[in-house]
Amino acid sequence: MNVSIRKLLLFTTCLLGFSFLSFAKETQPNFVVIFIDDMGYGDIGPFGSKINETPHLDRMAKEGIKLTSFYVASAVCTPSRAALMTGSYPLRVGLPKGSGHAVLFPGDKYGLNPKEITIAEQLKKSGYATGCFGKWHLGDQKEFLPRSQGFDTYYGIPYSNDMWPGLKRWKFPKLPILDDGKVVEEVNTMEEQAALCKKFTDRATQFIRNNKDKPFFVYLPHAFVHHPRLASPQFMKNAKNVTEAQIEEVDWSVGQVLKTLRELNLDKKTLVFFTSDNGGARGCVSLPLRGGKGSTWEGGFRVPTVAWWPGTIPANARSNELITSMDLLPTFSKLAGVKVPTDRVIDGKNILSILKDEPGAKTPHQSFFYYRFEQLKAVRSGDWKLFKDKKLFHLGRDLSEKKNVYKNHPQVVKRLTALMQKFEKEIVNNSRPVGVAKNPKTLLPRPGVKGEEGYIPTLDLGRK
Ligand SMILES: [Ca+2]
Repeated sequence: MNVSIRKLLLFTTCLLGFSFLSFAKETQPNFVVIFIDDMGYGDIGPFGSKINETPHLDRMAKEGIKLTSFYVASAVCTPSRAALMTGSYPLRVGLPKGSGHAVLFPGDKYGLNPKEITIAEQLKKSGYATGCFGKWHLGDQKEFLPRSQGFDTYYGIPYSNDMWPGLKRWKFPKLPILDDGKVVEEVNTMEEQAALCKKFTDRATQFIRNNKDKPFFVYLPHAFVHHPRLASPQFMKNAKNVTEAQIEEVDWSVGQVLKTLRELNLDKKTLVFFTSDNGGARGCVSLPLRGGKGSTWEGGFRVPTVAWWPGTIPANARSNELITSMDLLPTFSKLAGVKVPTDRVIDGKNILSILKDEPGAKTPHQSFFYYRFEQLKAVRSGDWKLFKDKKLFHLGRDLSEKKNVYKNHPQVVKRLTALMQKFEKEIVNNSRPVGVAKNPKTLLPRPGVKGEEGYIPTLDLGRK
């Protein structure tokens, strides 16, 4: 081949490559997931709150779709986040709880196995820029942190904001803020706690601006409204109590994200999800559902969710179809043109037809399983929910789970019991190991403790 033909071929290949890339860029939407901590089903305007003013979420719901049967896969932080990131039940990825507690602790030897494929890793395959801004809680050792799990950049706290010396029950180290793997700040006061919502929001909107010309994924898991609570002064000033102030500040954060997208003309190119990692903690409202954070009643697992993508998701839509946080990975993958891994079981399904409110769009899930750590407690199939301890509710007629009709529907009990038995067997055979760190240490020392001793993992020290 002579030089000029070779050059021509090279040139053509480059052109083809370039046009493919620009085509991909044109069709790949951006993704933003705003994940609130411990917010209840009834805490925001679109889900009936009369206490909290949430104008930005009200508008988001008017312009998008309200998802009234959206479930997380656990009623506490760590397992819920493991499921969101991997599209799989927490037990399937070895994280139904921390190594010695309901959730991961500072210096925990457990973490999300680096061999798991996260949403961020999926999207990276297709050239997305990925950023995580907020509370991670899937392991604080280097190999477990966001930068080892598909995120280009990470700014935030590695676990819950109550895991600091302020909580006297445990010998917690100081609470760090990480910036791309390095501890850059400490959260030492309630005023510094109150600043977290704004800090994470500012980082997220800056990331959107920096990446406006390529597809991006922003994961914004707020530390709000997890205890201990304090909001920024302007929100404290106008609210009756601190919970209301925090929820209204979270609403402000949503407003900032959507405003940034509109200003950059990215609103029609961006799918935004707003939801919570589990049901409402003390002070929050999960009504009309029964129970809240930590419970296997609906109030623990069903969370207030709004999806927004002007021009693709119709305005003022609403769906009561059963969908889950595990569905985000397959749905985003499909939209980004990335294949869902086939070498492992992924529990989530593509829910695009529901998000688009297509006529007759139905849940892709025959059943949804409620776990408390490694224990299966209940199943939902259609409108029926069966607990293992002989309670049956029809969620269509009895959303608040008040009337146990176990004795009246033996056929339903039989069918749902079989679903539970089958799933328990299947998940044991198809689960994957948790990540285990060799010599875990806390990221900051316990206050007043010098040398190596200051970095001993919290669980090794026990309670006070
Ligand atoms: Ca939580």
